[in-house]
Formats: sequence, C-alpha cells, structure tokens
Amino acid sequence: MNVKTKVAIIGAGPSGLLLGQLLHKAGIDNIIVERVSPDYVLGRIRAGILEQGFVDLVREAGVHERMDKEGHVHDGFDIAYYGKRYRIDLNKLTEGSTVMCYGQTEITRDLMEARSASGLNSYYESEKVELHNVESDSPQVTFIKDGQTITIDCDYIAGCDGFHGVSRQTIPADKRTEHERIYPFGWLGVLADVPPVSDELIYCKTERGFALASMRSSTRSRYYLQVPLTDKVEEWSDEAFWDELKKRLPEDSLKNLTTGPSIEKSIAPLRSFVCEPMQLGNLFLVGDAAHIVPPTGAKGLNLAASDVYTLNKLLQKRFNDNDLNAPLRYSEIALRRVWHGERFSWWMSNMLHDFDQTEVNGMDKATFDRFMQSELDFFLNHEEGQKVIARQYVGMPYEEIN
Ligand code: FAS
Ligand code: PHB
Repeated sequence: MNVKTKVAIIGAGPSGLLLGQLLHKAGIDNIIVERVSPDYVLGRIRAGILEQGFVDLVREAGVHERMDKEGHVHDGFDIAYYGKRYRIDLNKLTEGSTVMCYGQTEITRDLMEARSASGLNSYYESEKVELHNVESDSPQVTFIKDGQTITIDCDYIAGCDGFHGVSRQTIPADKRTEHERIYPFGWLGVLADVPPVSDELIYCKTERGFALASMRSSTRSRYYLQVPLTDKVEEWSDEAFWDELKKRLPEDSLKNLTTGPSIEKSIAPLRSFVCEPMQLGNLFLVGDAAHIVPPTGAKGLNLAASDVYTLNKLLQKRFNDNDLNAPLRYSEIALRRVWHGERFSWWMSNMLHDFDQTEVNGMDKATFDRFMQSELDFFLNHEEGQKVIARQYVGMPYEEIN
C-alpha cells in the first residue's frame, strides 16, 4: 500500500510527537512511524525538567493544560558537596527564568492524546522501517505493519528515532562525523511513590559518588545514584538503594526522606555524543537520533525540543512561505545550541561525579579532583559563577529564525 504526506516522522517519542503536533497546527500534513506500542513508549521513565523554551513549545502545540495543572515551576535547585549546600536561585540569577518539573512520560502522554484526536496517521508496532532516496526530491519510507508492506511517499523525513534508530545509520559513514565521550559510570534511577525529600532538586557530589534527588509530583520521587558500569540493576535491592542514598544526601535533608518500594528501577549509561551534520538531503536527525548528553545538566529532552523548534520553523518557511532553501539551514542552526548543551552537561558531569579512574582528562585522579573542587568552589561561592550555572540550566534562548 502507498500513502503520501509532506513529512514522514520516524519515532513517536517526545521529538516525533511534538514535531508532528506543531506541523499539524501549521497545516503541514505528516505521518508518524513507530517501532513499538504506545504503552511501551510510555513505560520508559526518563527526563523530568523542562526548560522555558520547551514549555513555550508545548503551549504553541496546544497540549499545555495538564502540564499547567500538574507541573511544578521550580525557581531554583541545590548543589550539595562535601557537607556544604548551595542554592542556585534561578529566578533571581537569570532575572525571572525558571524551569518546569513535569515528567517526560506525561508530556509524551499528552502529545499522544492530542495526536489521536488530530486524526493524523500514526503507525505503531511497525517492523523493518527503512528510509530510501533521502538525497532525492522524492524520499520514501517503507515498513511492515500487520504483515503488509507500506510505502510512504514524502517530501521530507524527520528521523526522531532516538540513539538506536535507523535514521542516523541511513547517513553513510563517510558523510557523517560522530563525536563521543563515554563516561566510566552509569546512573541507577529509582521511581517511588513517596513524597520528595525537598521541594527542589538536590545535586550531590560526595566521596561515595554522585546522587540526585528529583521528583515527578508532591507524592512521587525520582532518585539517582552514580554506580559503576559493571553494576546490574538486579544487584540493587530497594533497601540497598535507600541505604546508599542516605549516605550521599546532605545530612540536613535526611529528616525529610521518605523511603518506599520502587515502581521503576534502571541503570542508564552516560555518554556525550553528537553526529554532524544533522541532515542529509531531505533527511533530518532530531533529538537523541543526533545527540546524547549525560543527564547531569537536564539537557537531553530539552535539546530535542530545540531541534524540533528549529525544524518546525524551517519547514513552515518551506511549505507556507515557499522558501525552498529554508530546510538547508537546519543542521547549522540546531548544532549551535546542541554543542552548548553538550558542553554544559559535560562540565556539570565532570564537576559532580567521582571518576574512579587513575587518570582523568589526561591527569592523575588526585590532581583532577583538586581542579574540580576549585571549579566548584569558584562557581558556587561567587554570584558571577552562580549566574553562569543558572543561565545555562534554564537554557539559552532559542535562535530567532527569520
Ligand atoms: P526517544 O529515544 O525518546 O524516542 C525515539 C523513539 O523512536 C522511540 O519511541 C523508539 O521506539 C522509536 N524508534 C527507534 N527506532 C525506530 C525505528 N527503526 N523505527 C521507528 N521507530 C523507532 N534526559 C533528560 O533531560 N533528563 C534525564 O533524566 C534523562 N534520563 C534518561 C534516561 C535514559 C535511560 C535515557 C535512554 C535517556 C534519558 N534522557 C534524559 C534523555 C531522554 O529524555 C531523551 O533526550 C529523550 O527521550 C529524547 O527524545 P527523542 O529524541 O524523542 O528520542
Ligand atoms: C529527573 O527528574 O529525571 C532529572 C532531573 C534533572 C536531571 C536529570 C534527571 O539533571
């Protein structure tokens, strides 16, 4: 069977769904092809902090109602290290910018509901998804759905299929450059229906390793522990998790800690990764398909959102203003903000984790640790330094696209 659309979107994660909704609002027809079921997508527990730019996009997409009701605006967050605790007052330091605490799962759910109400075509549980003729003016997507081969004839393909998707692999190796830094540790994450230990996030640097106290609501908490890459999630009982967390959270927070059974527990590896360019012909790479950051700076989902913003604007210029060259600008514009987010996430990860290696960044561990201690001392004990952290945490403004 053949179907036709302007934009074929590969992947129904936050990137694909948000792009599909924004294009639909602009009158640009699109089809989404997703490998797994909606429930499987919603079962992945990931990000929790949204930059203002993302929040604005969600409003533009018209799916902000639940976010406004159930999300929590955060004016700041804490960094605790070696017994000291500093609050980064985002609102004051950036003269009014804040972040929204609202889970990626919820945003994805809201976008899924909007999409099914829009009547647009979405093919879940699709197999053997392949992209064809991406450098021609008539690219195609083929896939198998319920045993039937379906071909999409389109003008553009948006590869929103994440790090392990098919889109990046469609760009020949000699036409792409991949930059990568793999970290020698992972994050063990736990979701539990217990009240958060604090109203705001606490990033903890300790001799035992990094920990993060986050949340999804006033009754649901999200915690992370830095663990060796050799750890297996089944080796971590809930009891062992809570015991270790108590050793890493700041002393004065423990009286507010409520423990309970985990409803989700997983270990995520950490990497910095960028594929350049983020487009080939009429194929665009969006979100995790093009880049990955360690979650220490809460940038992963937010960089995906700024890619979507950029591509949406350029495709509107293409289809609604007949600016045929607009899509050619995508990769250059998107990469400027991607590299900024990559560097901030790398910097926060270097500062807050314990690298249990004898050599780090070309120097012995003891020397690296002293440099990082001095880095934290400077940035946390000077308002100028706190402003640098705050401005990057709330997110740099999206680039004006004229
Ligand atoms: P996604 O990976 O979310 O979605 C891609 C979609 O494409 C998936 O639904 C997949 O099934 C589908 N797909 C894959 N191959 C396909 C194919 N061949 N055909 C069709 N569909 C295909 N970010 C933060 O900011 N904070 C965090 O704490 C955080 N924690 C994370 C924890 C983990 C374990 C992971 C993996 C990521 C985490 N991230 C975090 C980053 C994460 O939030 C991503 O940035 C976000 O999911 C990016 O969204 P997408 O680009 O839509 O990619
Ligand atoms: C989360 O709540 O999942 C979260 C928040 C901030 C981060 C990483 C993860 O930096």
